[in-house]
Amino acid sequence: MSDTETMQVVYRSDYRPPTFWIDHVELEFDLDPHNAIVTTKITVRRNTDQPSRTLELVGEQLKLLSVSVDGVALNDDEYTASSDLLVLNDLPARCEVQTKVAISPVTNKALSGLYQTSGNFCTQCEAVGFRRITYFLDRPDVMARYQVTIRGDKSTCPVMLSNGNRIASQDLGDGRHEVVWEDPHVKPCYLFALVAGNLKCHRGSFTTASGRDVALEIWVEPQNIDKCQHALVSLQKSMKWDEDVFGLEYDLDVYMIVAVNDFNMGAMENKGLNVFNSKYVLASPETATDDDYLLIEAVIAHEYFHNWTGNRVTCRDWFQLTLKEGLTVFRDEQFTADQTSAAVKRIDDVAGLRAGQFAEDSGPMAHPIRPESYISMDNFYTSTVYRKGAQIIRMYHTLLGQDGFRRGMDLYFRRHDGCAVTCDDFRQAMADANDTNFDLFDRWYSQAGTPELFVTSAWDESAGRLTLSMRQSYPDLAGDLPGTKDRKPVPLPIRVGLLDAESGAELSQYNDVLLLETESADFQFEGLDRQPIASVLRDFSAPVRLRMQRSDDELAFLMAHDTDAFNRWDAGQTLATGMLLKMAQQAADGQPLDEPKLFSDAFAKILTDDSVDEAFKALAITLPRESVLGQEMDVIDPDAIHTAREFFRRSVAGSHRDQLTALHQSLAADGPYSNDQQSINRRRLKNVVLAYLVSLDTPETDQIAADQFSGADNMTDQQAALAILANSNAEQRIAALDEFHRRYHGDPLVLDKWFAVQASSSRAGALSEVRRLSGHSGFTIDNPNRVRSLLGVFSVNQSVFHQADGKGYELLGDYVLLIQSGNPQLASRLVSAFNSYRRFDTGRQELMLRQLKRIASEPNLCKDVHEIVQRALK
Ligand code: 0A1
Ligand code: ZN
Repeated sequence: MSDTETMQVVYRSDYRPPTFWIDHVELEFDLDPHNAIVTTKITVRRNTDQPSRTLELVGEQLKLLSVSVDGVALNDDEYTASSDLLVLNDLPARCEVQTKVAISPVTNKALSGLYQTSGNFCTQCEAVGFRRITYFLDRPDVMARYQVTIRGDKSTCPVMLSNGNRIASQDLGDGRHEVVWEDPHVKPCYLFALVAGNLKCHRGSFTTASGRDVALEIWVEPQNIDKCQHALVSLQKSMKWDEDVFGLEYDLDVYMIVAVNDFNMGAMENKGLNVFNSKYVLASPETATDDDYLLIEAVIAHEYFHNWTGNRVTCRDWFQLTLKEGLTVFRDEQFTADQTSAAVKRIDDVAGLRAGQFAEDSGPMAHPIRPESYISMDNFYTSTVYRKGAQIIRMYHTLLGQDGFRRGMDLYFRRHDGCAVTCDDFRQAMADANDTNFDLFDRWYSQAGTPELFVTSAWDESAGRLTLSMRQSYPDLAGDLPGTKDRKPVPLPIRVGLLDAESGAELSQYNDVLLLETESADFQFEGLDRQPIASVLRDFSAPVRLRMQRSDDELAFLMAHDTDAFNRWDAGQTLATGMLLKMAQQAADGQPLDEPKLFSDAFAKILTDDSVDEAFKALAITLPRESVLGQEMDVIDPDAIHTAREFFRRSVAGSHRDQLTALHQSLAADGPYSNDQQSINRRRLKNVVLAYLVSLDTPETDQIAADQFSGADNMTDQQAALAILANSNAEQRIAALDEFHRRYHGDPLVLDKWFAVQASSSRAGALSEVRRLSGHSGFTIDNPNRVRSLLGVFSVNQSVFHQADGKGYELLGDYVLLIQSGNPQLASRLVSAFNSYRRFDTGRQELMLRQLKRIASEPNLCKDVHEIVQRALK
């Protein structure tokens, strides 16, 4: 930590409007890798509600060169300045403040502010990176118009971009040139962007519903120019979807996306100039998998949707982050559901929510979707704020329907366009537009933890009545965590259906969304001929853990018949989970393991069911992740879980070996690569089936994977085969890894895959492989994607990371310490892997604590890591 950087805690309750507003910003950049000069002119206006003559502009690691007010240079005694703060006293009610600072992009390894990536200049300002560029009121409620002048070398920076429209350019005659950009929309500084360097453009266009032509530009390094078409089409689809579904049009003449290799997150929605991690732009069938294609489309959509939910209406303060993120994730989820299959999309999302957000919500980083305090805001770009936030938005949608939700959105924009607002403002717009009251929803914004929903059913034969008794509560969380005191019941929309217990037919008149707003309530279904089977929490209509006593037979019945695809899948997962946990106990006790007969039978039925597509089949036969199984144990036993899950998979594969072999063969007989939805679904199923086959550990099944690896004409099949081989004892394993490396080591995104498949392997010796790979010439801590593909993937590989001797913890601890001084954000994501330590046995707890304490005692620890570690140790 720098001398002046303090570990100050920021509280939501401390919000005060600024003492000055900034109406206009004029920025001038004289680009230089070591010594970029930034001249800033801001027109400020005193906020009469907060009468003060003092303007405090924040900075971070800035070198101040000069400061003037209304054109008059200030003497040293007329202001106080440090690298992090510039204080101007006795300012008039309106004036122009000019500052000049020097910064060093090339040494900026934090990837926040102005930095260099692959020799190009690039900025990242959310949440608080703008202060690393110039002294400013770096807070989202200060919205201004911007004009930006960029001067740079013509040879190294032929392209110079910023937000809005290019209004002028000129040759400066000395090998340098200048471009001027103007953004007509007001924006907070976190949406500012500048990109300059040697980039090529893939162009397209879009005509809006009202007939305006928008130029679409995707800027990439020259060697990637052939990998942009999918991103372009994704953008066009997103623009059309937002018009069709929400009536929202784009509002500038140009929409630019720039792909960069070094980026801490997925992408950034800067006004008119998105900056993307190249992973979410570049695609060709030879280098990107079907999942990559899908993610690119989703991230492009997400950033595009921010133009309204985030940019036109932004957050008053950073505690409101879910206002834009929860809403925009919900919008991108709906978009993907409309492009692909709603059921499969919902299942994928919920599986991700359970694996990531549920775990976060039960550990030391548990926080409400609208946090109460932070030390580093960057630590709160969490799955709670994003993914759980999206589930809260989904509940309004479930209760109001699409039309009611749209009315709420329309009112939200009517009221708040061009403003910085709060989550309460959103909730109020939803309620007012629909003449309803959402006051109780406030609890979802202020309480942390995942509610549990207990459901019991009672059948009254003589009355023909089924009663579902529901009760909600929060599990206790260790420690004194924010948002966990005096928690009250939250409103839960619970979608329920009934199935005839004999035919499995849907009793459609009983389909309903029940609303549980109190701690408990009974819901009755009358007029039934015989006892039905209830399907509860369909489509995962509320983000809770469903606790419902159901027999294995009932679960198998739902897995076979439920008309709600989500619950059909979930019944299978619940069935498998119960059996796996029992097996894990047997493994821990050194007993022989039961054969998973019931699941195995259901498995075979799903595979031959013509009523569902291949993507659904793939999901239905995929076993719950080890980490998700761990969440269901009092004390997580990673070895027992791993043994049980491997045994389960092998046993199911063994029972259906011929069927699986034939299925793989028929799926593999598809013609050359095509990216239509059916082909994508078939590849998905093929590769899950392949993993089952290779689990049998026979030369014949290994050969199927090796053949797929060498014969693949696309990255999906090739990477899947490689990952499966990397996780096996196949004799072809090393040759396949070597071949893949030989072929792709020059392509960073594909090389990431090579690291990732090895980091996700759980074969014996996997941990020393990861340690060895961290010394590989292709590994570098300067590229976040590379770090995530090796160390990030390894840290969620439960049985390997939690190896009982603590060597996995040591490896992660080493790298957290190595990375934290250069890139705090990246290090704090990594260190979060220790957050679950209380959930393990005392031996592992002890070893994880050792690493946490070792990191905590680092004398120059960055505040991002400090905050995570201190919360864990509390
Ligand atoms: N707003 C972006 C995510 C983002 C957040 C922070 C960043 O740097 C610290 C970068 C990107 C989004 O939701 O896509
Ligand atoms: Zn976002």
